[in-house]
Amino acid sequence: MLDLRGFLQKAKEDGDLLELEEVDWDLELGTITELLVEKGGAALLFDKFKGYPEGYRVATNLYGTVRRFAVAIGMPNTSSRMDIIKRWRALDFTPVKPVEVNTGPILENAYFGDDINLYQFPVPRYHEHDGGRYIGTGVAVIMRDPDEGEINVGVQRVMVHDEKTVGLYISPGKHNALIRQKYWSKGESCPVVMDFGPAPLLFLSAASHVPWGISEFDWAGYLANEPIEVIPGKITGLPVPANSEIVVEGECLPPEVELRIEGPLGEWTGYYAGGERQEPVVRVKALYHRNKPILAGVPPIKPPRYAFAVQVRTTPFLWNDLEKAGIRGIKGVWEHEAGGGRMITIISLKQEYGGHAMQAGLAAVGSHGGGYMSKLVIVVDEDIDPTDLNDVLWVKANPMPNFRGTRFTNAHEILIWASKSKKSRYSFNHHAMKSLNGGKQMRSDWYLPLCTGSERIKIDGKKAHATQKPEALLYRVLLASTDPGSSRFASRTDDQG
Ligand SMILES: Cc1cc2nc3c(=O)[nH]c(=O)nc-3n(C[C@H](O)[C@H](O)[C@H](O)COP(=O)(O)O)c2cc1C
Ligand SMILES: [Mn+2]
Repeated sequence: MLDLRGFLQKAKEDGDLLELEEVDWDLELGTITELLVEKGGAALLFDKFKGYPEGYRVATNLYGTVRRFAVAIGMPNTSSRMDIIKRWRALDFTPVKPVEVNTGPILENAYFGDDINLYQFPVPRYHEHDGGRYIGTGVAVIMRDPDEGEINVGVQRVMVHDEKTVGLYISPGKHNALIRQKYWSKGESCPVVMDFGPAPLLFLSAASHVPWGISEFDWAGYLANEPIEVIPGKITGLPVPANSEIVVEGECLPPEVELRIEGPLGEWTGYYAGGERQEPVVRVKALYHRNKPILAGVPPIKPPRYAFAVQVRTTPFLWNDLEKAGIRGIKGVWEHEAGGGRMITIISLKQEYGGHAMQAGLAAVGSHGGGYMSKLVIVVDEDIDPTDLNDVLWVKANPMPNFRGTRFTNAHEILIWASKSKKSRYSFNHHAMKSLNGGKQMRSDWYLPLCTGSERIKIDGKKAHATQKPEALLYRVLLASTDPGSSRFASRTDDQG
């Protein structure tokens, strides 16, 4: 399977990698990353950080364009967004289990106990108001379900507290949150492996809504057509990917034992939504890294320019769920980038009967991936390309005359209204909102969908942009002038996933 440095090498051969030196890990790297993400620009590889020896590297803007996403998953670099979505639906999925090996590049450097120091890596602070240095953004967090034995992999942010301790923030309902709770309920710590420079396919699978019961390792193996090589971890026995860049083993302590202030981190909605709060910590027991290690950075960036083709990790699974629910006639689905690939759903449908469009819209809100923080579902006729917002809005601007109710209409907007949401205890992350809002319940006046975006904005209006330091602006000028007409960036902008 293509590892991170192999992927960067391919990007380089494709003229799609920018290598920078002597950048500050504190905000400057984050700012440059954001500028390049916004341009749909090249992948970035940083080296020679001030105060760090050469060869301790960070890579960002990895999977932010359709072109690089395709390369990362082994598809031709000319693949379209819909080509990728269809492949990621994995309709003929069969698990390809990882294989155990005795050794691999990840063991080139190994540290245990007192010898562990996470500050040996130039861990970035990405955005102006971030509460810490985040070693885990392009991360794969690996846990084993104690009941079923299944390995789950998710992307969950990891903040450095000290040399041997990190904070791990997992949102409610995520598979790793459910697994971690199983250990805690027995009064045990949860064993965990955190991979800070995973193979692209492992990271992208971990970021995706792979259904419960399917290991993201098996999913990635299926997509790669070959198993991932893993080494059983000395401390946890969990699989340590043999070709990853930086991996730690550790234990996530029960909240009764220890909590520490985590966050805030500029988040994927473009806001500091979560604030800072008491969160569980992981004690790091073992640290492994390759020679000249590369830390993967996928910092959240304001939609639609999130540094990742966010749509791909949700759309294919929603499409599958809709068909499983018996909805026929679906021509395309798109979780629009402006909603961070989650909050705005567009379905293109060949309507076959009265109520069909409404049924599709409601099924979307009722499905696992489609309902998580859902805000708006738009169902359009099958001649409309759901990935093209102009096409979709064009329908709205030109409604068909004489349509009535929900029957064979040209376009539906499915908005779900509630009468009792003020008292609802089930607002997404309501505990977080409570802590942010002086202990008050989150206000949810009129939306039923488990929405928080607009409420969050009211609570804390800080945007997640990195500071545009003068040095970073200099880089922007430099980049534009070294690339005549910025044609490379311009064409990539159209491409942005
Ligand atoms: C870059 C990135 C950062 C993310 N950060 C977090 C996070 O900090 N906490 C979290 O619970 N989910 C986070 N997610 C979302 C989860 O990784 C995603 O929902 C994944 O499907 C969870 O795995 P699961 O399906 O096994 O629950 C992030 C996703 C991406 C792509
Ligand atoms: Mn999972």
